[in-house]
Amino acid sequence: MFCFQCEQTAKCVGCTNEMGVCGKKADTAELQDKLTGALIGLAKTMEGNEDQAGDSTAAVVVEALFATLTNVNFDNDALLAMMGRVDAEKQKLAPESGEDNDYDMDKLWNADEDIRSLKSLILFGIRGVAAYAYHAAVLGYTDEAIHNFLYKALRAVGTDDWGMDELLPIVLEVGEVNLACMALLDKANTETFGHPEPTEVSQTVEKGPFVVISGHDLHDLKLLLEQTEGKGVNVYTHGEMLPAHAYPELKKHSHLKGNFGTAWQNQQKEFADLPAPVLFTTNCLMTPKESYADRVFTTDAVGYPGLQHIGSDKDFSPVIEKALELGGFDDDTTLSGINSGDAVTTGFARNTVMSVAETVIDAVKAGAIKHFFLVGGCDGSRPGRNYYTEFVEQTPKDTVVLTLACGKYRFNDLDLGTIGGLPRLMDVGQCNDAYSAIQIALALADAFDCGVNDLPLSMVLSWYEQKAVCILLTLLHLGITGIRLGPTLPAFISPNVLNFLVEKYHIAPITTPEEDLKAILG
Ligand code: FSO
Ligand code: SF4
Repeated sequence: MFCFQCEQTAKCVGCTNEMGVCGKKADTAELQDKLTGALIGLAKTMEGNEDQAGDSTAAVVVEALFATLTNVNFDNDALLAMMGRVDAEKQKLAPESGEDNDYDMDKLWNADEDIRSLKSLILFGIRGVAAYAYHAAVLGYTDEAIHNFLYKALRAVGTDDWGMDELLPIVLEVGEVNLACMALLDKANTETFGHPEPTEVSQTVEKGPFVVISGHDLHDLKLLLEQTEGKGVNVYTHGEMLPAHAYPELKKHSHLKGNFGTAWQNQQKEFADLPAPVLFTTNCLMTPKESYADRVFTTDAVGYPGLQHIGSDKDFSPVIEKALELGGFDDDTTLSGINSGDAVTTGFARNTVMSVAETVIDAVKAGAIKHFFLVGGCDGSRPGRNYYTEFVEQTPKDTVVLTLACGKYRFNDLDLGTIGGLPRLMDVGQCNDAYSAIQIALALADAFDCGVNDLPLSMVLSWYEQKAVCILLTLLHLGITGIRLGPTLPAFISPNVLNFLVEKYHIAPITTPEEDLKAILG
C-alpha cells in the first residue's frame, strides 16, 4: 500500500506496510485506490457530456470521495459496493466503456515528485470538498457547478502529461470551489437549523440512558433527536458535533443535554468504559477496541467491518435500544483529565460576531483589541500539538482568539476573560465554519477599508486530514498570506511546491509559541 494523505503518515513520509498508522489495512488502501481510479474513469467517460450526468452520478462521486478521507471507511464490502455503483454510472453514460479507462493510481504515486505533489493537493482537496458537499446534499442543497468541478479535478489527477502550468491553477480552483461549497453548507445549516447563538454546553453526563453522536452531520443529529424524543434517552455530542448545540432548531430539543469527551484521537480511551452507544456520522473513526466495538454504530459514508451500519433509511432504533440496554451512568458524571471544564461555550459564528461588529470595531479603534488570532484546525495525536494550547494561553489580554474545528479541545475550557463584554476566546464552529471565520475577516476588512492581509489578524492553523487541505487552499485562493501551519508540513508537499507556497503566500511552519507570538506582534 501507499498512502500519505494525512498528518500522521508513517515517518512523515508515507504508510507503506501492511497497515497505515490510522489502522487502514493494505487491502482496504488498495481498494480505496481502485475506487479513486474508477472515479477518474467515470469522470473521463463523461468529459464534455457532464449534462448527462444525473443526480445519482453526483451522489456516488461525492460519497466515494468522502469515503476515502482519512478515518472514514475501513469496510471493504462497503467500498466494493461503491465500486459497483460507479461502474453502473459508467455503463449508463457509455454502455460500451467497461473498466478500460479506470486510472491506475500507482502512476500517481510514482510520478515526478512535483506532479505528484500538485495532484495530491487536488485529490486530497476534493476529498474534503466532497465531505462538505455530502452534508449539504442531505439537507437538500446541491450545486451542479461543484459536481462538475469534482469531475474536472478527477480528470486532472488522471491526466499523465500535465505539468505545473496546467495543475497549479486547478489546485487553487479547489480552494475557490471549496469556498462555494462551504458557503452552500453554511446556507444549508443556517436555513435549516437557524443561525448559531452563543451557547454554554455542559460537559456533565446526567444519569440514565444516553447516546453519543460524533462527526459533522447535523442532519443525522436532528433525526436522532426526533427518534429519541420521549424515550428517556438523552443525547450528547462528541468531537466536531459540539457546535450543533448552538443551532436554535437543534438546541430546542431538551434532551440534547451536553457534550461528552474531546477530540477524535482520544476516543479509544474515552469510549472504553462508556455505558452508552456512539454513533459516527463522519470522520474521524478509529479502530474500535474490542471492549466497546459492540457499542459503536456508523452511518453515511462511514464504515468499519463488523460494526453495525445504519443505512439510508436512518432508522436509529438499534442505537436507541442499545442505549436503553446499557442504561448510562448511575450518577451524573463529568469526564476528567483531558478537558476538565464543567462547561464550554460555542456558537460564535458569523451572525453573532457581526451583530456586535460595531463593538468590535470600536474596541479596535480605541486600542482595546490589538490583534485577532484564528487558532483552528484539526487535532491529532502526534506530540507537538501542545504548541496550540500554549500559544492560546500566551496570547496577550488585549487580543481575541477565534477558533474552530476539533483542535479547539486543547484549549476551549480555558477562561481567557473578556474584552468589552465579549469573550476573548470564541468558538466559531466546525471546520467547515471556516466559511464563517472568512466572512468575519472580510467584514472587518470592509469596516477598516483594507484587505484581509492588512488586518491585525493572524492565522495559526493545525492540520490532520483532507478537509484541512481544502480549507488551506481556500485561504490561498483568497490571497491570504502569512499562515502558520503545523504541527508538521504535509508529506505530499514537495520542496519545489513548498518553495512556491512560501514565496507567494509566505506560509510558515509553526516554531514555538513564544517566537511566533513575538514575530506576529512585533
Ligand atoms: Fe477534526 Fe477529524 Fe473537522 Fe477534520 S474531526 S480532524 S479538519 O476530521 O474534520 O475538525
Ligand atoms: Fe497512513 Fe494517514 Fe493514509 Fe491512514 S490515512 S494510511 S495514517 S497516511
